[in-house]
Amino acid sequence: MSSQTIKEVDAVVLGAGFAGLYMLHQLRSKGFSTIVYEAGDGVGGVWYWNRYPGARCDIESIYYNYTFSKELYEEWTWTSRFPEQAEILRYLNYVADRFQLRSDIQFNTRVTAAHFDEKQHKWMIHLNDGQYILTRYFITGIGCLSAANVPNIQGLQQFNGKWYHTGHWPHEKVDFTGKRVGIIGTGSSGIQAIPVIAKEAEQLTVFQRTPQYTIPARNHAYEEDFIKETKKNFEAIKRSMRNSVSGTPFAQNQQSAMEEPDDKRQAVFEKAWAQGGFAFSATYHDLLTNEQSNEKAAEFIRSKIRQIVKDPVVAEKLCPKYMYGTKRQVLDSDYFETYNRENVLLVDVKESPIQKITGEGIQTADNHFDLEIIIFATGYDGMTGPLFKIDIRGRNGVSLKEKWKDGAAVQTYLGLTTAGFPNLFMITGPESPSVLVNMPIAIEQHVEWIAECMHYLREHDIDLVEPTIEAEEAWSTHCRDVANATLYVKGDSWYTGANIEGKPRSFLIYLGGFDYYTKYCNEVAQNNYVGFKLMKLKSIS
Ligand code: NA7
Repeated sequence: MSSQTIKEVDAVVLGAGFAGLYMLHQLRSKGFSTIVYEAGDGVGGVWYWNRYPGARCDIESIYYNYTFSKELYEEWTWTSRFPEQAEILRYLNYVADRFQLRSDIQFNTRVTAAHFDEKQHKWMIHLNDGQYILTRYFITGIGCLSAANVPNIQGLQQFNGKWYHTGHWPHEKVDFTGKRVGIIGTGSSGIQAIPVIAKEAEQLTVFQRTPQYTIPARNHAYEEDFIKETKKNFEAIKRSMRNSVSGTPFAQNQQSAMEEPDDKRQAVFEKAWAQGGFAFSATYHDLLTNEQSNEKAAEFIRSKIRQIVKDPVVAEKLCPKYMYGTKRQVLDSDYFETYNRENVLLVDVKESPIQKITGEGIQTADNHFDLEIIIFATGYDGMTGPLFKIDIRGRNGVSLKEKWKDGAAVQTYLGLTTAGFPNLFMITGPESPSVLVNMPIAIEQHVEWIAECMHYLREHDIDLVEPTIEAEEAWSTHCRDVANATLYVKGDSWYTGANIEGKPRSFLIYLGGFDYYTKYCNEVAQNNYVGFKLMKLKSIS
């Protein structure tokens, strides 16, 4: 290491998805030399890796994009209500070209470690090709769901067919024609893929552990006039997203589901069901705080499943029993209808657990299923998983994993920074609003805040920024208190870490509302970064 010349920049950014691209653009405009490292061979982040059949975003296209540039918003035209993966990837490629970002992105490069060097007061970044780079600021833009979870099922290596994880899908088309396919997992990825694969495969067997509440997406092509009107209203849309609770311009009904007479509530749910998308979750304000209200929503969806699925035994297996919304609500296109097809079989693995994978397929407690392809739609080690894949070490060589005790004791200030790790910023990090907000909008807010903070530090000759223990304890306590007042914490999901065997349970998404959070972050900045230690090297050494 010591014999080679080590390149030095102001900032290293990880990941070339929505977060990394905009971070690079912001830092360049403020004159910081920046390099982005990306493991893939192209931009896109989650939309680069998730190429499985049916992959789509569950936020409407006209809101699921950047708002920092009016020109960009006017130039780009989305084709349908819910954008498919390929279209989002095209958009991000367009952004990379439009703002000439590629020259500062190094593709096919993984950061394996990042260590804070206390002598130089800089981060030493270790790359998988054996190179090192020195940087003042280290910024992660690696998303909350990028560490794929392939469950440890005995025998996978012996399987004679092909297997895939939805989050690492091949770039070339996987042909299911005439094939016996098995899919494990019925979260968003499974529910999007199942109807599409069922149309192509000879036989599709779905291995379901937990049934899901899913609402029809009601996707449709956009009309030209609608797009024109949307572009005309850019400023108003931007304002309303940035000042909203969820990063989308939808207001939540402020009424309780229990205050409404049964027939009226039924009509409200019916209307939202017909409308599709996330309108259903906004029907009443207390669906995720009041168990009785929650059960009303849950029972409405179960009644729809019983209407759609013809075989009553299958319908019952598809009816979720956990509290509505404590796992992410899914949007689907013909998911329940797919179980009326003759080539689709539902296997309840809670009733008959998977015992092993054999050379020829999957063995459950009751049956062997012959398969040529197995798909793992088994999700991710969310929130902390992507950060823990990198050996990040702060002061005294303490790693993030050690400080956070493998995720049991996560503490951050604003979900952006953590004590003992100076000049580390985590875009949409644990304890920020992240995945429960429209992601591009959450990302823009974080990126702009970080860039402003770095600008402030430079203007004031400050070299290091690091939160105080007191500030992060107060933030983490607030974050937990807000979460504990909701039903979210009671669910077994990637939100709580319960989907990963042995992972400590914790709820790492800030639920106080995006509008409140933004205001809070801005006040911290306006008050000269209250809660942070701002250090000048002159006074340290
Ligand atoms: P999710 O939502 O975590 O879903 C994963 C699914 O895989 C879920 O049904 C799990 O059942 C199931 N699973 C996980 N491990 C196993 C094993 N060992 N055996 C059987 N079934 C298993 O991941 P997705 O990729 O679908 O979606 C992630 C997010 O991406 C989504 O929320 C959107 O924000 C976009 P479980 O429910 O844990 O019983």
